[in-house]
Amino acid sequence: MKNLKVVLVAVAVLVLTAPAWSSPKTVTLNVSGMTCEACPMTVKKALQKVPGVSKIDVLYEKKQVVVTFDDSKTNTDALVKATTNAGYPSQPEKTAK
Ligand SMILES: [Cu+2]
Repeated sequence: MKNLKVVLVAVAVLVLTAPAWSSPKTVTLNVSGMTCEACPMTVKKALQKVPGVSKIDVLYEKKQVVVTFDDSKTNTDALVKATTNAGYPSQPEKTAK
């Protein structure tokens, strides 16, 4: 039973300290300039070069890119800049909180 208590304390510590860690964040970027099927490739390549980006899902039909990134290494502004520099200006989707 003593072990269980140790585990519970460990879990509690993890939960309490979690916000201080780098946690993966997801942002949806609206990329209105994706007008043909080759565009998402360019956008994807540009985002892949951004350090901290771990996952990129292109929703071509919606003209959106969903990017998962490490928020201790990069941020939404850097992602917007990356697509903009590649010729595809983007805007982060306003998320309801
Ligand atoms: Cu295109």
